[in-house]
Amino acid sequence: MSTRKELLVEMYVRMITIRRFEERVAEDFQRKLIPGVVHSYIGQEAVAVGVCANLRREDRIVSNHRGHGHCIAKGADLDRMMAEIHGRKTGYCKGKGGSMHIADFSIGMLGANGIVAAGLPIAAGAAMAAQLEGGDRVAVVFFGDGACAEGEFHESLNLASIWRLPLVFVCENNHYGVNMPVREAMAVQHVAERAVAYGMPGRVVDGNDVEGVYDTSAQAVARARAGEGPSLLEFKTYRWRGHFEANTILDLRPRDEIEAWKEKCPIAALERKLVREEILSPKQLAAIDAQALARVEDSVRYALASPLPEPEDALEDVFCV
Ligand SMILES: Cc1ncc(C[n+]2csc(CCOP(=O)(O)OP(=O)(O)O)c2C)c(N)n1
Ligand SMILES: [Mg+2]
Repeated sequence: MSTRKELLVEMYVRMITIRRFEERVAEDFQRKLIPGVVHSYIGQEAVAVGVCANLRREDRIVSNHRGHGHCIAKGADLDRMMAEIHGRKTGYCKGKGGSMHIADFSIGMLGANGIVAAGLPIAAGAAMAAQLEGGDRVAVVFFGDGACAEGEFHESLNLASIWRLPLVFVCENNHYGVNMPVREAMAVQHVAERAVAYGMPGRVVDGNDVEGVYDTSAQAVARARAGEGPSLLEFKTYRWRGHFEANTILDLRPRDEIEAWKEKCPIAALERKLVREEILSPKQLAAIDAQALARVEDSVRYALASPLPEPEDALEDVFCV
């Protein structure tokens, strides 16, 4: 059991690691070192970290297209992640999956997913498996506001509720699905209001306050572990970068809105708290940041020193059932 101070420091380490990792990925994408597309998690770090800090290694999570932060928060290996994103043979999928197909079953990370909302029924299955296994494992699924317009969202909430599955639904409401504002896509103000229709608790929380995210998800995880069923948590947050790392689509969000949200940076907020409460000094924060950056640079060196897959590897690990 860690103290609150230890927990805050640990969450800071994770958040700054995600930030430096994502900055480097964006940079390498611009330098054309990364094939495919990548969706940046910058700005949303507090959600993945605050939620996963409540989880044990054997608990399972399911991620979406914006998944690097979820992987790092659940303890994935940075070398293998960076190698996969760079399309290298040493990556999690031997370089054949890329950014949106990182999974590591050994740490309960069941996979990212390029299909919007497809993770919800998978997570319901994982929660059902946990229920059948006995014990108190839980499952968590991360999805965006855009996913809430899909049938799978509604079907999964309903089934999870009637079967009392040990599942936590985590909606990262970053206010847009690509360029579609949530307020034009949904008849209610908050995604979490929909929890009422499925007979489960719904909570709306500031997704840029990592301690608030931690506390709220602690309650939902405890409820799931106790066999009391699922919860729907909605974390209001914002992505700083365009929908994905390419210049092929326009970012139609107002510039001043983007700048206003940068002022609400979840990492800067945590840094202020750590200094104010004399948990860490600015010098200690800088040292942790430098360490995170060095770790990310190591992962890039590992990726770039790794071979690309051979053309004949394309048919390896391919199967159908
Ligand atoms: C079923 C499906 N429909 C459309 C797309 C194209 N698409 C990819 S991401 C995205 C927006 C998702 O928005 P949201 O769920 O809010 O997640 P965010 O990108 O904001 O994190 C869309 C429409 C897709 N991948 N899958
Ligand atoms: Mg969104």
